[in-house]
Amino acid sequence: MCSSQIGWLVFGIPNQGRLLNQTPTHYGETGMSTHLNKAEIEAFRRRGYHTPLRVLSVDEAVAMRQKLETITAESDSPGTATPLTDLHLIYRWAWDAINDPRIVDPVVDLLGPNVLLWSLNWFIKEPLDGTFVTYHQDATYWGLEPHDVVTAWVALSDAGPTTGPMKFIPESHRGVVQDHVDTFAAQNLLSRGQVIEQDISDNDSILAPLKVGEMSLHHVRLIHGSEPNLTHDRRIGMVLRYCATHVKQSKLRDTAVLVHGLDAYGHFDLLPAPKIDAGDEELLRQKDALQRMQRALHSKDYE
Ligand SMILES: O=C(O)CCC(=O)C(=O)O
Repeated sequence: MCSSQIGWLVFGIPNQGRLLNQTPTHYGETGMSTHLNKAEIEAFRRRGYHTPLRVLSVDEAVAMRQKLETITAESDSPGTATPLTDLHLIYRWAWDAINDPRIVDPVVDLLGPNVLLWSLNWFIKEPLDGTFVTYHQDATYWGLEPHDVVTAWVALSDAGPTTGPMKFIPESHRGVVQDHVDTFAAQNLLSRGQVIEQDISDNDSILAPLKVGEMSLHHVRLIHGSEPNLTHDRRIGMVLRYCATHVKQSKLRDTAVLVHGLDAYGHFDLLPAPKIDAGDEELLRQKDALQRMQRALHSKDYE
């Protein structure tokens, strides 16, 4: 890849088309392209987020929720718990979700044509369970450099104002990564219960409620958090972390999936689609990917 290409692999380049998938683009039930226009790309660069964007029909999102809930229901039986992180490595439906052009295309608009999926997580708040997310920046512990990394947060349930939707501090991604302290608080959904040390005022935040099947996008340095779910339904976020292929994992040799374009860098071990749902090989691949991720996220505990 020539240096001028590397130069524009930053937020806000024009869409270069889908190179990886040679089959016609399938936009599912919504039938709609979700590419961002120039003004939306500019606004993302300025504010650090874009929301809301419809990416799935309500029916598609509800069907996906049912698939997830089948797995979470099984996981309640002792000894059979399937880790929910990186489900795309073991289930075809989740693989299709991380590759869905309606989700990937706007990410390509922001990151450039060559895009990896680093991880798939779930942020689930049970009804009235009091869980929350303190103000933090994703860039703190991930080890991904440079910060050409975007999160796509897809609502598989209503994520309206009383469900504890995400709140963003606009433009905060333009600053540096701030000092965080680890609280490991029980009801904090973050892996370390991390929180920005300096006081962040809710008055400076905007709420990002989503309807079922809508998505928000946020920059890896954007300060964000969320309040408890005050409703009687689960609040389910399918959370996809995408980065440009030139991004490196500074902590260890990590894994990723190429979802668009080409990987001319080879910074990650690229993983294939599952052939068999929850097959032995697939489960081993997921286990290995999760071990590496845990080691990266908690690397300071190993030092
Ligand atoms: O779902 C939430 O409330 C927080 C999600 C979050 O912190 C993230 O996606 O980075």
